[in-house]
Amino acid sequence: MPALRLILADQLTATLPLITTAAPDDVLLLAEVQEEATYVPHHPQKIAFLFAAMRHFAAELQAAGKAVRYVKLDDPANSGSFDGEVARAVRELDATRVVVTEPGEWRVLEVFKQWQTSLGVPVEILPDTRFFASHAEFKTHATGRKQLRMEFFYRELRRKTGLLMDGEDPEGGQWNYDADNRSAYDGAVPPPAIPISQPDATTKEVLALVAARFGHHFGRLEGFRYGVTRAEALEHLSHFLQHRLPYFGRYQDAMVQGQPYLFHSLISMYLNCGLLVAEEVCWAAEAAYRAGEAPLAAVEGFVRQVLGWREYVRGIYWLHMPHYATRNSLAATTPLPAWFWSGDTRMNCLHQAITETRDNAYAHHIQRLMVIGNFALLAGLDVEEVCRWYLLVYIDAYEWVELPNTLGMALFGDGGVMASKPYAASGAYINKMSNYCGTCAYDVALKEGPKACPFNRLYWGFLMRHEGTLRGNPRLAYPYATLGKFTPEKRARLATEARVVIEHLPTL
Ligand code: FAD
Ligand code: DLZ
Ligand code: SF4
Repeated sequence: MPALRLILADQLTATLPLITTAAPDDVLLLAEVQEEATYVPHHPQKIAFLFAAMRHFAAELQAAGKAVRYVKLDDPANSGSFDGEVARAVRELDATRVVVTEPGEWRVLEVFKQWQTSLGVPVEILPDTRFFASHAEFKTHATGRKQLRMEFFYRELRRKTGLLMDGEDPEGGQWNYDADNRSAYDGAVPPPAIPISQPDATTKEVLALVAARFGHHFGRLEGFRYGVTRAEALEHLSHFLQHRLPYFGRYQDAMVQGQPYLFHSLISMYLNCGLLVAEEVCWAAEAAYRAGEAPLAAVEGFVRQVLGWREYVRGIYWLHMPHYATRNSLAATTPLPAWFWSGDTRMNCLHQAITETRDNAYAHHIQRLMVIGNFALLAGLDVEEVCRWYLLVYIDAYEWVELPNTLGMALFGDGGVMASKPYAASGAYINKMSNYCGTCAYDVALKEGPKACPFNRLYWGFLMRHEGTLRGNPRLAYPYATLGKFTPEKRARLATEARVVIEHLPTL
């Protein structure tokens, strides 16, 4: 009697125990379901990417001799949900057991937990072995610490894995080479063209299906260029290692008009759906350093993102869910202006970041954090609405990684669990790190008045609104000391500036 083994769209990894321990008569189920495509209306490129990757992965499993049950979205018998498809498969296959890998999202785990009762067969939940740290390891790290910080967890993982280690010490004598990284773009190295994966017949069929069924969701489907197989994902990784990794650290925080990718790796979508695994990616970057193909600062900067930040946000998510999703420590409730869905704003930085998001289902970290996220923070945009926006617009978005980054890092909605201070910045930061301001309708040099950069107009108002909560934060000592020197008249004027901007968000 077969066991039914469910593979989710973000579990496309042949080395997962769910696949490697399957008995010959077990059936592997992959299902394209309406409910997952629409619980938030995902960007059409994300849906196309996942459906195409699922179809290719299923074909590879079949070619390797596995019994696969694949349910396409437009299969007339498709019930449209994980619940429905698993129940139907158990019935039709007479399965005596269901096996799943723990999912990436709390809401899906809740669904899985109910199956034991609703399906009438045992349900086994296997661990997701694609991460460096298990939930238990993160919990142990967190136990007894008043304040969690990515840097300490990262060092633990460096020691555990031996990545960029020289015996007991960090390679080169330092754990962190941030000081050598993070320059503005100086044009010294032209950003290499990003490889384009040509859609094959399977992907073209998916693109047509997605255009017909989800073409009305936010985002452009035309120009879809991402890889959808492991072989393609490996090609994209290799292109990054060869052409962009050497400059990754230096230009990690830079933003350039018309250059959405710069020297970023563009691998989050492959890592998060399982076509690449974090361990192989980190060791490949290390190998590039050992071979003298990339400098230590760049490689350490990259490894810190994957080994450090990615593992850390996952740890935070599972440690604090489900109440984490409801947090809103700065009581931010202003509705999202309509231009979040069109990019139609005269603020050039936001126009660039949002239209690139619409066109590519991608924006790099600093656009997400310091342009869109920073604006949402300063304007007090509704935390739940902003988190929903981030979850549906990016090709790499799953709640385990999106929520701590948005609610925690960008919006400070968790009151400091993720980040030691809010990433609030005026237009000066964006001007320093980008060339957006030169062609903006607003003037980044002005602090007040209708022509002034809205980030500047919002900045002091934000600090004043949250003075009670934030003034004691040692990392904000400098701006609060400056604020302390303002006359009452200046404070009143700046508070009005911010209020006026918030009242006129739709017209910015
Ligand atoms: P690179 O800049 O080349 O970085 C290399 C890799 O490091 C990434 O592929 C990613 O796997 C990892 N990484 C880097 N920073 C982070 C981080 N803060 N958290 C987790 N992993 C990280 N990343 C997602 O994968 N999914 C999301 O839904 C997501 N939402 C975000 C929302 C906000 C508000 C912010 C500020 C960041 C978010 N990130 C998210 C993190 C980061 O922006 C993306 O991982 C990165 O932009 C992906 O592009 P890349 O592959 O070119 O990354
Ligand atoms: C995001 C997504 C989408 C759009 N569609 C499917 C799907 O049809 N079938 C599937 O198995 N998974 C899908 N997913 C991914 C799930 O939502 C994902 O497994 C959860 O977000 C848990 O991380
Ligand atoms: Fe953005 Fe302000 Fe610069 Fe315009 S002036 S691009 S709004 S930071």
